[in-house]
Parts: sequence; structure tokens; C-alpha cells
Amino acid sequence: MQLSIIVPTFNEAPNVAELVRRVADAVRGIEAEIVFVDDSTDATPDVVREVAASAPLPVRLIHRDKPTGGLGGAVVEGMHAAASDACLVMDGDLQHPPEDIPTVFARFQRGDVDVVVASRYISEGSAQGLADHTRVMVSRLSTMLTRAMFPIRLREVTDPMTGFFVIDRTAVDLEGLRPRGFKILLEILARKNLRVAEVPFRFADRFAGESKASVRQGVRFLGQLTALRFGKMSLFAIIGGVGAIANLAIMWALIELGMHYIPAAIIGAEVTIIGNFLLQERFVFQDMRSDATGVWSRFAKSFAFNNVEALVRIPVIALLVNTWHLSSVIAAAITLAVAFVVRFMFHSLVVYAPRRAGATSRAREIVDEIDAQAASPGEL
Ligand SMILES: Nc1nc2c(ncn2[C@@H]2O[C@H](COP(=O)(O)OP(=O)(O)OP(=O)(O)O)[C@@H](O)[C@H]2O)c(=O)[nH]1
Ligand SMILES: [Mg+2]
Repeated sequence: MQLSIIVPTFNEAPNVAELVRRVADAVRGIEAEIVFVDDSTDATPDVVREVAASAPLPVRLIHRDKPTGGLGGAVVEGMHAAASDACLVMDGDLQHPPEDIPTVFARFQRGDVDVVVASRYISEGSAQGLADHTRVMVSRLSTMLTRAMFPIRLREVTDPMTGFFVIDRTAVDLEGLRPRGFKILLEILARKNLRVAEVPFRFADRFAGESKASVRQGVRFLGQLTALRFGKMSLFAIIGGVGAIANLAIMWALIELGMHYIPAAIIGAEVTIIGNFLLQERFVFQDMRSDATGVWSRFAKSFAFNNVEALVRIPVIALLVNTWHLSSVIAAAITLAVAFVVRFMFHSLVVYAPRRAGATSRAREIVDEIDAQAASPGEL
């Protein structure tokens, strides 16, 4: 098998026969199969079985009763099941013209890239099949936003949101993906540096059936983008921010109750440190707990770090004010910003470090690890 064509479908019954017919025509001379990954509630699975029986190429059906991860999850499942490492992904509504498959695959077969993206936004490509002006605008704006957020990884990709591409599945860590929503290619490209080439294609009109794109998908996409870009670090920051507010509230309440401000500040800080630890255990580093040292050891490290940090920050502020003559508020802000980054690094590299990792002292590995942690998905 040279090529597995993966088609995610959700209620595409009227499109299946036409799709298989046109794909079969287009891939003559290529040893290919079609894998439908279906989450439908209509007759799509029956139609696929019927068409498969008389199709000139192998047509398989994976029907999922539990459609985890939506469209993205379906694509990943198809890649797992594919008979060949070369996986071509396309929509089931014929907006991705099957006649372009040979061009995309030929580019892939040159062997110098891991992914070939069929793009609506280079030279002869076109997005004309998008339903209306609003959809065109939304698509262009979200593409711009996405590229701005991943300026390096997406440098050479004009259409990271397309659902039409060929990928070498061995170049992707399928287990490490957290597919959600519509944009599986973005998920793949944002997580790992891959070699990418693009070929233009003209996005056609839907052949039949109804669009599944919606405002809800749009909101989900923004969530996916944030989680991909800022991942753990943004959750860590949110928890830190909530903690700072809680700290002040506790201190205020204790002073109101008649306590001196020094013990009030200390109690506020310690309660916050403990609360933050519990929250980050649950929401930020939950996936790393099982490989790390025990919970009391993690707590001791985290607690010690935060106390040392608080103690060190005060003389550093004094130093900044006295030697650089900065205002005390700016000096405090600088120390807080630096402390935030150091705290995140300390937690992801030390507190939650895998127990068995012995020889990770080389600078390169540390940089890679920070990069991986900062971009790894959050869970809110
Ligand atoms: N397996 C699976 N496929 C899905 C799901 N949602 C959408 N799809 C399929 O993904 C492809 C793209 O969905 P479309 O509704 O065409 O989305 P779109 O192309 O962005 O929107 P239109 O331009 O309006 O067609 C189609 O083949 C859908 O059937 C899902 O939850 N599971
Ligand atoms: Mg479509």
C-alpha cells in the first residue's frame, strides 16, 4: 500500500458514493485505500459498506460509537488504522477535489518533506468554496492570527487550517497529540518542527449535505490555539494570578480582624503557597505526577522554593531601587516577572521531573524540555 486516504465523516451519506467514485478515478496507478472514520448519526455507515462492496479500491469503515476528539480525534484514529505510513487526509464533502490527490502525493513522494499541505492561500489556490463573505473573513483572520502566534513553526505554511494534506505518520508522535475540534493539522504542526511543502488547490463547494462548521467550533478553535501556544505556562500564570488576589484578600481580612500586618502578610502568603500547590497539582502538572517523586516530596520542594523566592525578592527589590534608582513599584514588577518564569522552570524541571531522568544536565535538553512544557496542552 502506497497511500491511505483518511476521510472523517459526520452525516455525509449523500456524498460517499460520489467521493469514492472520484477518488478511485483520480488515484489510478497509485496503490491506495480509503479509510472512512465515521461519527455519523445518519445512514453514512450503511452507504459506506454498500459502496465498499463494489469499489475498485479497498474501502474501510471505522465507525466510532464514542466520538472522542471530534473531527481531530477521527483523523488521528484513521492514521493509527492506516495500512501505509503515507496518510492523506481530506473532507468527505468534496470540497477537497479528489483530482488534486495525485499532485499532492507526487510532491510528497519526492521524499524531502514530512507534510504536504494543500493550500487555499498560495498562488493559484482559492478559497472560493467558503459559504459566504463572513466565512471568508473568519478564515483569513484566524489564519493570520494563527501564523502570528507561531511565527517560526508556521513560517512556510500559508494555510495551517486546511483539512487537506499528506503526512508521513512516522514523523508525528500520534500518542502525544491532544486532538480537539476541527484543526488537526495545526495541532500537528504546532507541536513539532516538521518539514513542510505546499501545493495550491481550489477549495470547492460542498457537494451535498450540511456544514458542521459553527460558532461553537470557532470558540473551540480559539481555546485550542491558546492551549497550544501557552499551554501549561498560561494555566500556571492564571493560578498564580488567582493566588495573588487570594493572598491580598486573606491579609485584608486578618487585618480587619485586628491582626498586625506582618503576621497577616505571612499567613496570607503561606496559605496561598499551599493553595497554589494544590491547584497546580490538579490542573497544570497532572500528567507529570505519576512519573515524578511522591506528593510530599513535591510539596516540600515547591513550598521551599516559594518561601526562598519570597525572601530573595525583597533584598533584590532593595538592590534595584538603591543601585539602579528604579521606582519601588517597577522594581517589584520586574522581580515578579522574573520570579514567575523561574518558578515555572523550577516546577516543570525539578518538582515534577521524572524520577528516572538521571543525565539531563546538558543545556540543549533543558531548553527542549522548557519548550515542550511551555507548549504542551493545558486542560482547562
Ligand atoms: N468523524 C467526524 N467527522 C467530522 C466531525 N465533524 C465534521 N466532520 C467531517 O469533517 C469534514 C469537514 O467538515 P465540514 O462540515 O465540511 O466543515 P467545513 O468544510 O469547515 O465547512 P463547510 O465549508 O461549511 O463545508 C467533513 O467531512 C465532515 O463530515 C466529527 O465530529 N467527526
Ligand atoms: Mg466542508
